[in-house]
Amino acid sequence: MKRSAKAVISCAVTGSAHTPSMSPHLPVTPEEIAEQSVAAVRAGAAVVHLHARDPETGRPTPDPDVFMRFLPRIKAETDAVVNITTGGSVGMTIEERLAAARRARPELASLNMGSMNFGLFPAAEVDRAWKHDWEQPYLRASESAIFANTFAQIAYTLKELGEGAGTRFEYECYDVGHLYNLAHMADRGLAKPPFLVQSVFGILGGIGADADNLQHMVTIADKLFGDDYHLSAFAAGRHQIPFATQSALLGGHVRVGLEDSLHIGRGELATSNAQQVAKVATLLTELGREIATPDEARALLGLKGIDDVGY
Ligand code: KMH
Ligand code: ZN
Repeated sequence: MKRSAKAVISCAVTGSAHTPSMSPHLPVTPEEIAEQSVAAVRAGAAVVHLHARDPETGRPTPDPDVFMRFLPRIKAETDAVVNITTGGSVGMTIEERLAAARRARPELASLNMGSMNFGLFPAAEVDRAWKHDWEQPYLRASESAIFANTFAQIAYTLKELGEGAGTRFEYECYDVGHLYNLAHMADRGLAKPPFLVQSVFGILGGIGADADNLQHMVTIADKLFGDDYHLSAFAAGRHQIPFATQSALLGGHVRVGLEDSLHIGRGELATSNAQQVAKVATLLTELGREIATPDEARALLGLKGIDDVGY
């Protein structure tokens, strides 16, 4: 693992796993996504990981036109690295999932390194006032769906965005096998080092949020990639801060944001993405890490720079 005193904080602003009725603080409209992204950068995030939602219903959308309603504002008001999802939401086609990144040609995009179950369905059975008719069926549908990330899709994305637009990737690895899939793409010359390995814990369908699993992912990544990778880590839900802490202690980078957890503490909803970023920035500082600026993140990750994007 490449170790750096500088810690890159990524903030995953809205995602597609949570639905509007789960928290009034989850950003939905382009204005809310822009506002919360800017505030997250001001609180210390160097990277913002972005999905889009239908402004009226809050349903995840791959529509590049919706992304283009908030990307220019984030660029105008911050120097943040923008990381656009290619994961979208379970059920989107690969072309839908790539559409926004194709249009925006971002410095960074997520890339999911293996097919898996992505179980959101337990959240559908929580007794809550549902604002929209689509929410429970959307969540329940995940019980019978596969989050498809075939070798062909991964290679296609690396060629289309990597070679095509100079975009580099946040390689989202939800299990040990995904690390070997990344090594396979590196062996083919499609994935280019240094790799940003975003190890993901606690998704129902992926590796569990047990502390020894992060250590194991690091052991395997060290064996496969040596100094050719940067570790970042996050865990879903209540495990978010403990895993950020463990990653920081290991010399890694961190990710927080309402895509991954809606809470700031036990039973307490986070009031914003910035609140989570501020909490993890304080934690990192207490642990002796320095918070990387967006430009320091660009240098660490070998990014193309903000002037070569399409928004
Ligand atoms: N929303 C999940 C299906 C990504 O952004 O690339 C996966 C996800 C990963 O959000
Ligand atoms: Zn995402």
